[in-house]
Amino acid sequence: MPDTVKLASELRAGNRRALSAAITLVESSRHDHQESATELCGELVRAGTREAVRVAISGTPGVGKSTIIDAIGIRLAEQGRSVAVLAVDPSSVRTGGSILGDKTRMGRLANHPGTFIRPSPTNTSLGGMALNSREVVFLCEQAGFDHVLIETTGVGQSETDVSGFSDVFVLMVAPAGGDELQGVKRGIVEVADILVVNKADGQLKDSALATVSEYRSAIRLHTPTGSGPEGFPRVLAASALEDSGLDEIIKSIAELTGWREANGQWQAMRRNQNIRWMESRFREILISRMKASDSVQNLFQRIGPDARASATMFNPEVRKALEKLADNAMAKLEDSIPAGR
Ligand SMILES: Nc1nc2c(ncn2[C@@H]2O[C@H](COP(=O)(O)OP(=O)(O)OP(=O)(O)O)[C@@H](O)[C@H]2O)c(=O)[nH]1
Ligand SMILES: [Mg+2]
Repeated sequence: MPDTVKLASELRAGNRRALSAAITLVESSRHDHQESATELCGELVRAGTREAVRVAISGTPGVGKSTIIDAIGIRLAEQGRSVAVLAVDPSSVRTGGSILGDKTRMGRLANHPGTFIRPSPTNTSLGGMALNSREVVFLCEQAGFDHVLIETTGVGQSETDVSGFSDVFVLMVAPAGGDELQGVKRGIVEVADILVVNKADGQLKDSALATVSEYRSAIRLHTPTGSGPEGFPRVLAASALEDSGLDEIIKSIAELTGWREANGQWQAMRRNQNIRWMESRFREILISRMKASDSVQNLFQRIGPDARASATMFNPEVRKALEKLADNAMAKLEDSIPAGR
């Protein structure tokens, strides 16, 4: 068993190796590792927590997330900020090449002494990895980083959604012509704070600028006034290749977080993130208890054959029985909650 008190104090002192070891513990599915991880988080909370700005950088594969994180990260580091970079994939198992891609595409940042880069773990089950990402972000904050940049391939389901634990959501899109404003249609823009039309260089430059104006007018239509600072969600053109638009992204992140702090929204947002963390943990615990319960498993075995015998697997009688079971469980659960705080 690792010495979690020592690990916590090394981590808080900014020791990279301690941070890596702590992340490995948190991401492990081994029971004893999970116990140590819980102990470690407890130590860190007792020591007094620190907060970083959590920035999610999202977009389809190949849009240029890693490249822009490298460029933005270096700029932040040169401004005296400390940057941690994480990769989280909420939607699917990452392709084999991506880890190598991250390392080579974040070459400048990887060699910067003040920064920390953690690619997403390989062969980790979908749920486990995305669930524990919250803890990984927390560990980076406690190690003293003031910016945590989270690379992610998209907006997942609510359970695994990175927007549930990031403060600023940057959505990257490629230049597109005509009516290809995918993000607006799918409602992704609703969670985006900053929309970056990337690769605004060379032959793609004109089309990128046209895409920017299309998004700007689409967003004006979709955004209720008074829901945020003036000019947000912001649409920007950028090119990591030509080093353009990057300062505007950094400034927009600072402007937005500054506004939220000044308007009492930062606390509300963090509170909301904590509640989502609790929901997600509670769901996970309930499911593991359900799987471990012999009587529940026996019940499934009992009603299972009936469901197969009927014409459909989605037998409404079975569904009703399951709903009743869940209602009974909820009633007991609600009864067990003490009144007040
Ligand atoms: N023209 C141009 N190409 C770019 C720019 N940024 C990235 N690219 C290229 O786009 C490709 C993908 O870049 P990545 O940064 O790896 O993209 P990603 O979104 O991190 O990709 P995944 O991690 O696989 O989802 C690479 O070949 C980059 O060289 C840019 O600003 N302009
Ligand atoms: Mg990448």
